[in-house]
Amino acid sequence: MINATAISNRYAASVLASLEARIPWETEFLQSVKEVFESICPVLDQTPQYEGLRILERLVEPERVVSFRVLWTDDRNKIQVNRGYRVQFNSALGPYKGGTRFHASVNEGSLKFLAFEQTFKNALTGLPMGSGKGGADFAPAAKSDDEIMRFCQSYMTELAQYIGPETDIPAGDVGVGGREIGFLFGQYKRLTHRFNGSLTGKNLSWGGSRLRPEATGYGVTYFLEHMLAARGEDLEGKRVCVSGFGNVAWGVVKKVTERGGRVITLSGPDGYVHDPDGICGDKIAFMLRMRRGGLDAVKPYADEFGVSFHANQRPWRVPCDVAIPCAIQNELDESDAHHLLENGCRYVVEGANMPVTDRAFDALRTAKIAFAPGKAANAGGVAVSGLEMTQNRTGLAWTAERVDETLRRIMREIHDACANAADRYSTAGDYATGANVAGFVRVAEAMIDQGAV
Ligand code: 2IT
Repeated sequence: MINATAISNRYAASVLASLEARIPWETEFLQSVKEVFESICPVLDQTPQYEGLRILERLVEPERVVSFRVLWTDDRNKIQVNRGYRVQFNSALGPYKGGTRFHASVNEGSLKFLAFEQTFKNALTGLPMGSGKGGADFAPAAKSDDEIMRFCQSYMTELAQYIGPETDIPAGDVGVGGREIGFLFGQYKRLTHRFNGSLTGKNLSWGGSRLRPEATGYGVTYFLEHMLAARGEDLEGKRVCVSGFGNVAWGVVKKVTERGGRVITLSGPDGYVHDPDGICGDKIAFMLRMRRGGLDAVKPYADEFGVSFHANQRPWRVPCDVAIPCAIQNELDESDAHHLLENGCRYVVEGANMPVTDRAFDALRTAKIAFAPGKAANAGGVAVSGLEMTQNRTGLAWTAERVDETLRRIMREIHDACANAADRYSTAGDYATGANVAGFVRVAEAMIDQGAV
């Protein structure tokens, strides 16, 4: 249950309370709203005109939610029915932009939470992107390529009318990678007769950007390096626990290893693997093979490299200097946070969106260790999607060097914007508050500029 009394500003507390009364079942959405509202109380105290303009009521209401039936036929010729959605949350800063998630947990509330987070994340990138998120309650594990293709085609048949390069630009997320974006794009093109930048995360040869697959994990690592530098440290020799083994985890492993750190865990729905020597070289390539195998399990890594596998457990009891949860929302709970703290972990960086529960977050904050929220640390993915949009608009393909240089600059600017906003509100070093404040002010001011729409 959300505790509105933790919110010191009366206006924010009342908007949250009415939201909680109206949609009590959207728990993840309420969690993310509460977390943002707590941070922005000092801004609201200083800017009372936001209340008259009803900025918070407008900010928590998606501009549009599309939901539709997705019908497809499986390999045994049986008709299957799933639910598909696109939440077009906020277009103050640009066309709706955000990923597509295919996962059993998808519903309107979880997509509202993800799209709400995306609003602040996209604002932090400094690029002209509004926010959105979509997906379906479809679990791709153990599906054949043909089934995935038929599902993507059916999903896009409904979605195509709502998206476009100046309207809404979906990308991938959990369960949606290069293969799915290919199928989605093919169907979009077939229906609209347009070859354009309506999706990002495309493959290189047909309009994708260099480094888009790596971007989220690389950006997470660049953000971490700035946090370390702010404390006079670097990655050299640091032990890093990572959860997940998908796209974000892969990019983190690659970049952390390159920068001298040692990633010692990965995890999946089946448990975690502990590789004390560090995941490097061929082992990183094996991560991709494991994902393509479609099993949704990390045990094959332990079998292949002779390291320990811990069934049905999370990796947070393994002693480390840095923890980077890269799997899914609310995967790291209060007891995990205490284990990390007891073992001397000093940095927690969210690679996934809101992987740390609210209670775990409170425990980490009380201990005053360095914490980076996903909406800042994992913004490199959507930032390079923004660069893909720029390349599509101009018809040019940038070099990897140019994309990487721009990504580094954006991550440095996000780090500094969060640090400066935290300083301004006397919460020095609190990146969570800084990210919410900096993102919120940019969106709120743009909404005011554009009038009551
Ligand atoms: O959560 C995210 O930022 C993403 N899934 C990437 C979104 C995008 O549009 O690249």
